[in-house]
Amino acid sequence: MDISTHDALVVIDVQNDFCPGGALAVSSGDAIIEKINLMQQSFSRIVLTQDWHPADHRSFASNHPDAAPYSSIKMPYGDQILWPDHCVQGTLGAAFHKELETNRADIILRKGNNRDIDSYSAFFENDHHTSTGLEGYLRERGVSSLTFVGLATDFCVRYSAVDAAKLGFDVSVDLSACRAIDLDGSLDQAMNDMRGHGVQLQA
Ligand code: VGL
Ligand code: ZN
Repeated sequence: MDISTHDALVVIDVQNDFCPGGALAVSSGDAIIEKINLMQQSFSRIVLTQDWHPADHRSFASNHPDAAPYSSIKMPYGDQILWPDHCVQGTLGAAFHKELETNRADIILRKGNNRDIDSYSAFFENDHHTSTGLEGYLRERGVSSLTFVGLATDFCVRYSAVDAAKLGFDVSVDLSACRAIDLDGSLDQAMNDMRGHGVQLQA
């Protein structure tokens, strides 16, 4: 297979807390790892992302009195789902799953470090304005086409893929190497949102 330097594989949040046994486990989240490791062999550029929150992060239900996990609140930047504590910086839950190949990555991007704002997308925080710097990194490296895989389809994969499409990258998501949380129809919404923004969905 041709390995083009214009293409990058972006592997979203394959971390222990999103895999079975983790704090915000995605059903069969670990079942995609073998495929992702194989796919890495077909890309010359690889980005890994890591959800990376301080313990007092405002997206954690535990940091809001009387709030239940998976409830929703209004934040200055919009609605925010409150999650169980997950991917706390430096913990085992925040580490990559041990079976994920990480040695071939060009860059490991951490997001969600700011306690006051969540960051589902690898490009912008949830205010849709504060940049993570990934766009500039990819453009300066001449990358124009992105394939997304990882966790979770309906949150971090969705927002990353949609932002990439809005930024003008040629974007596809390989659904066979993604798994979803699927909270109150979030997977259907994600599929429609991605399709509506011209993201190619591969089965
Ligand atoms: C994610 C919820 C909260 C994800 C991260 O990686 O999809 N979902 N933080
Ligand atoms: Zn998170």
